[in-house]
Amino acid sequence: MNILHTSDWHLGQNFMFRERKKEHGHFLDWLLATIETRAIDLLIVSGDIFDTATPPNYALSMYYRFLSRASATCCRKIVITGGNHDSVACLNAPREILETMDIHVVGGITGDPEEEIITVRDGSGQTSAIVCAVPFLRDRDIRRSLPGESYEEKNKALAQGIKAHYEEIAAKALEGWDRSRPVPIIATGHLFAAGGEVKEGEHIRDIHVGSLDKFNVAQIPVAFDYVALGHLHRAQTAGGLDHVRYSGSPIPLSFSEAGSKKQVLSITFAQGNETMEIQSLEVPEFQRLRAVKGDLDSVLETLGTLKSEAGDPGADFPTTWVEISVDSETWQPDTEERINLSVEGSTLEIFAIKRLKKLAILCGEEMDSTTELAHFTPEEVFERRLAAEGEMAPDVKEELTLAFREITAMIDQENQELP
Ligand SMILES: [Mn+2]
Repeated sequence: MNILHTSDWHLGQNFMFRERKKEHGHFLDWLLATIETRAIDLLIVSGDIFDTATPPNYALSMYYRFLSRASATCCRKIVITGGNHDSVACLNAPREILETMDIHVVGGITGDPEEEIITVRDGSGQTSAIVCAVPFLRDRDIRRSLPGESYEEKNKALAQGIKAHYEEIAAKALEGWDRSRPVPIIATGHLFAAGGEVKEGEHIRDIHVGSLDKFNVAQIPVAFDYVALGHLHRAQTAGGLDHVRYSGSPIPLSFSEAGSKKQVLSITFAQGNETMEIQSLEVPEFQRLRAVKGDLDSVLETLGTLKSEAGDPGADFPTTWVEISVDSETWQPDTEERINLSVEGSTLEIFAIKRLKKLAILCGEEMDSTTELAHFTPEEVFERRLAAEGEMAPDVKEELTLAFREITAMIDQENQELP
């Protein structure tokens, strides 16, 4: 039983007014070839297929073209689940027609847990795996909101709702599971599990505030042999559990992911669920993204190196997209001009030149000059700001923190409700 796990494609992403169409096209071709060479039986895409609820037509046609080509390969079943960026209605619209091609879509939960249970069969019609296809769980899906509820109460109820949902689906899966012929049970999820590492491109606010701080992976039922997660764009295990994994996004979706290795995961089960082997398959880098940081001299030096490694003008991706952050103390009036001049005529494309402000300016606290605001969650910044106030009564501090959370939760709620 060979499984491929990927997530967070974000088809249709508009990246600083650039399309990622060509990169996504190359990735999907690579994925099709990988399905064939590794004799994949089951493909799982754990949410954020599209970047927005209303993807551009080219992204939709890219998606359908991929599915139609994939259904003609050795892959027996494709499972697609919705992420926080996806529209449930948009993913679900072609459900029935895709079902006839053994492509199972779960855009959102429906109240019927059966819809999240997918049986994968081998060539002789025998069950070879059970997938618990759990999509991104929206607050309103799993929790009845109560008037006057505090942030803490809301968060606790949400965590309990997620836990209860996974337990319900696991119990359903076990009903159809034959102890004498134990097949692997695989679950999916699109959430932020405790132990995960968050970076800029992952919409820190979506993850931390408003919905849920973190979901403790220890609460995921033990019935699952493997948990295919999406949401975080960096590949990692969740909470140190080897079988609970984020595949990460196949292309870097922001400069904070620039230059990091991208992958999909290959999971191989043998003798039912007896043995499992997980392998990371590196996705080739298509469009090069680089983030250059430091004082002005070192930035200019790095740009020189990048120029010498530049792509061949005839290649599919001849340019390198660069974001530059210059330490504010070395910033000169002609900094931008000098940078632009240094890359003139090269294949380096400068997307942004930022002046790095120290967090100390915001917090009145001495910090490392490499410390960047983007590396902190809003609440961490707030904590530092409070610390800068000096002595404070614990109850006052708590009240301020709760008020801060309520405000960010409100902002987050508004953001989530945008189309
Ligand atoms: Mn995502």
